[in-house]
Amino acid sequence: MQKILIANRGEIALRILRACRELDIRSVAVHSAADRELKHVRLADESVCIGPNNVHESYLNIPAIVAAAEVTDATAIHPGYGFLSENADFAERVEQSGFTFIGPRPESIRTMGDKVSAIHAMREAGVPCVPGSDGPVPDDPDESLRIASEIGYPVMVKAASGGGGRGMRVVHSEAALLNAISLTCSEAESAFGDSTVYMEKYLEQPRHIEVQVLADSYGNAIHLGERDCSMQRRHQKVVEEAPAPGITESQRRYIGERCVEACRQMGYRGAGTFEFLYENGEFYFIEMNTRIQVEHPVTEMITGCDLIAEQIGVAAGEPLRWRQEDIEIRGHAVECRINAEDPKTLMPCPGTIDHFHAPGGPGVRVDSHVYTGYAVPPYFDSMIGKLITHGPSRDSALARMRTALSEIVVSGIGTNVALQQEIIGDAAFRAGGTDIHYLEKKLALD
Ligand code: MV4
Repeated sequence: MQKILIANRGEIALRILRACRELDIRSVAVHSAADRELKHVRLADESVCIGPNNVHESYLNIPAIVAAAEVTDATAIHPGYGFLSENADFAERVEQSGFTFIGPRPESIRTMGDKVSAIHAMREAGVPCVPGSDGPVPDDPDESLRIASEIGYPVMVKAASGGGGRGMRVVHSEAALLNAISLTCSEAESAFGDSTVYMEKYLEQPRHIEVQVLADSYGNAIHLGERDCSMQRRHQKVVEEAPAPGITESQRRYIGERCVEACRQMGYRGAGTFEFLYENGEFYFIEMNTRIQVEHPVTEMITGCDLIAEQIGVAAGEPLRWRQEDIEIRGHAVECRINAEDPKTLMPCPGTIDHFHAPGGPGVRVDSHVYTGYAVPPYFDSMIGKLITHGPSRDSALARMRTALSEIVVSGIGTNVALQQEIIGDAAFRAGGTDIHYLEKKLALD
């Protein structure tokens, strides 16, 4: 791998740049007009402005990104998360243009992008899934009613092309089913150009637990344990941790091995995340993410494995540097996402940071691109960084997080630091194992 073009912005672009430098790989930053002052743009070997402020003409602009790779003689493209990271057409275009796509094969991205084919592949591979329609809901009312009553109410109707919380609906009774299906179908058609929907048993109070995997081109696949991402609001994760509280070593091995076996059967390559709902001691697969995720650092902290370096290595055709027996879960890690948002309304709150001070000390990691004087643009996601702490126990990681949150200074804009302090001090969170609805219910109380 000689020169990597980083097709992203913000903290993940900086994270990828740091990996490039460590590996002695040259780097190209591409950025929108709004992002000239990004830290990684300043630090990259080269930079190219690929378009105006808006994401459609810049970070989602496939021809501009491929052209930037051509003019800079990049050899590979790292898509980060979001933007084009799970766009199979982009991955294909990158490879057809002669560059290495640092991610899974386009075919894997495509299979996982369609939730019906993803679930089908997982069932086939022996991954436990939510009881459901096991395929698209047919265009036949009687048949739909029959499937739903077999699953048992409540059921959830989901768009096959949806994911991450878009295009889904809970149905509590037979009387409401057919209308819910037709609404979800038409929403899916206009949002994704695909009206296919499927049904699952609706799990009422699950946790969101996900398994990190890595695979190379030689049939080697490993899992790096799980993360608990249940603390979320409006499908945006707020706090993540690893390992998931209460998951036993034998549960970890069981679910990890199912994911690894699925990777082998699919010929999966790269980093990936299997998302599960976890309820009453059981895992139920819902979706697979074929990218590096925001919360990857908690896994890095407890395993010592550099996930970005592994992504780069396997994309370059190298074998995985880790075998399953090398992966040992050491201690506990917690991540708090720091967002530029109004502390009361929780709405995005861009503006200039007139003072930034990062916390530090043992077991403290700050993944952020911001600095004193940096202007947070209004065009992108409101996350301005991540605070990650690691310690020998969950209590220790949480004590370090409490300390780090009390030290961090982000002034001039609104942030969610106070909300994070509230969560870290919350009795139910401290006990471990709160469900996906916990934060929204807590916020509704005040
Ligand atoms: C579900 C569910 C309950 N039962 N599926 C939301 C996002 C998408 N990834 C899947 N989602 C859900 N699927 C069944 N069968 C509840 C959710 C859900 C959720 C899942 C993970 C994290 C946060 C969530 C918030 C609301 C609903």
